[in-house]
Amino acid sequence: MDTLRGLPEATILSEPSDLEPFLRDESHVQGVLPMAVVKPHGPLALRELIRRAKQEGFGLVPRGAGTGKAGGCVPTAQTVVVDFSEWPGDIQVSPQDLCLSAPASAPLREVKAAAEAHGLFYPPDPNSWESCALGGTLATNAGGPNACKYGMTRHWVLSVDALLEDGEIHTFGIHSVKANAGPALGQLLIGSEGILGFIVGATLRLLPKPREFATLLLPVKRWEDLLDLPGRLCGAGYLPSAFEFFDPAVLAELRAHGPEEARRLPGEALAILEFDERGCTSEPFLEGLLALLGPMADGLEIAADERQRKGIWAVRRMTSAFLKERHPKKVSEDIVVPRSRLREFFEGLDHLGLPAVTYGHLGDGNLHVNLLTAGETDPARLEQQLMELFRLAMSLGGTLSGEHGIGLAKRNAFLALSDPAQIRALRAIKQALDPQGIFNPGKVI
Ligand code: 2HG
Ligand code: ZN
Repeated sequence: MDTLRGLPEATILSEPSDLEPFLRDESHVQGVLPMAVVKPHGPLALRELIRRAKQEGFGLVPRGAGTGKAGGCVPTAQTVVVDFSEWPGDIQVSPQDLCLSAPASAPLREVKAAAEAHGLFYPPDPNSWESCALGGTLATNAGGPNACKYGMTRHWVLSVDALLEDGEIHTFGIHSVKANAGPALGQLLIGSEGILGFIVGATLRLLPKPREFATLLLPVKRWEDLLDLPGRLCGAGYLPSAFEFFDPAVLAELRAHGPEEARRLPGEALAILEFDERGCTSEPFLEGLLALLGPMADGLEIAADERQRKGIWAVRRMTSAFLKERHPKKVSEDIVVPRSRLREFFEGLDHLGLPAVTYGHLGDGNLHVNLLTAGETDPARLEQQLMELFRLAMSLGGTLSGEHGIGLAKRNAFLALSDPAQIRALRAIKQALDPQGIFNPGKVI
C-alpha cells in the first residue's frame, strides 16, 4: 500500500485476506475493511504513522488482542488498524514499590502471573483475561468479577505511556499511589477507547497476593431471593471478592448443554460467591455468613479444594462463549444498577417484557442482559428494546455500560441518552487532544 511504503519499524499487512480477521472483535458489530494493518515495533513507526495520517487524512484504529465487547477496535472507513501485538517491552515487577511495568502488548495472563511470581496480585480479571492484551484492558477500562471488591482496571494504574497526536510517547503519572500534581491526564486516557491517544504501556499497582479463598455455590429455588443479598452482605460488613449469578434460563442451558462441571450445578438459579480475605475459611467467618444467609444457606456448597474452585470458575468463565456458540446472533449487554436497586431493575425488566436472559456480576450490579433471539428480531425493534433496557438502568441511577465500554456498539445510545453537557465536554477534550480526528474516528462520541 503506497501510503505506508517505507514505514520504519513495523510489520504491514495489506492483502484483503490478511485484513479480514481485523473486521471484528467479540461484540456483535462488524467493521469495514481497513486500508492496512500496521504492527509497530518501535516509536519511529508511530511517529511516522501519525505524520502520514495527518497529512493524508486517514484514521488510526488501535487493537490489542481483539477481545473487546463493544466494537472499539473494529475499523471504520478510511482507517489503518494499529495492532500492538508486536510492540516491544518486558514485564518488570518492583516488589518494593508494589508495582509492575508492562507494554501494551503483554498478555494480561502474563501480567498477572509475573505479579504472582513475586507473591503479589494484580486484581483486574475480565472474562477474557487468558486471551486479552494489557493494552486493550487499559483502553477499555476492563472490569470482571473481582471488580466487586477491587474495582476496575483504572483503579490499578499508576502511570500510562501514551502516544499523542504530536507523534511522541508521553508518560502521565508516577510509580506511587500518591501523586496529586494537577488533574490526572493518565486517567483520562484509560477507558477512552483510543479516541484521545493510544496507550503503549503502563505501570500498575499491586497488592500482596490473597492466600485464602472461600468459594461458595449458593443455589436458590426462587432466584429473586438473591436480589437483596449483595446489599445485605455489604451492609453486614461482608465484601465478597466476586459475586456472580446465573438466572434460571442460563443455568438450565448450561446444565443441559454445557461442559461436565456445568451438568452438576445445583438449584433453579445459582450464585457463586468468593471471599479472599485472611480468615475467610475460618469457622467464625463462615458461621457468621451462614447466619446472615438464614434458610437460603440450605443447599450451600463450599469448594473443598483448589481443583473444585477452578471447576466452578471454569463454568462461569465459559458462559459468554458458550451462549454465543449456541446463539451466534445474540446481543449481550452490560448495564449496571446500584446493588441496592437490583430488585427494582428486575421488576422493570419483567414489565418491559424483553426476551432477555441474564447472568453476570450481581455483587456490583453489573448484569449481562442477553437477547438471545436478537438475530431474528427486526433491527429497528431490537434497537428500541436496547434503548428501553438502557433507559431502565439509567432511571435507577445506573448506566448503559459497566465494563465493556461504548465503542461502536453503544455509540448511538450513548449519544442519545447522555447529558448533552457530558458529550460537549468530551468533544471539546477530543478536539483539544486530537484536532485532526485521527485517533479511532467514529467511536464513542
Ligand atoms: C463476562 O462477564 C464477560 O462473562 C462477557 O463480561 C459477557 O458476553 C458477555 O455478555
Ligand atoms: Zn462481565
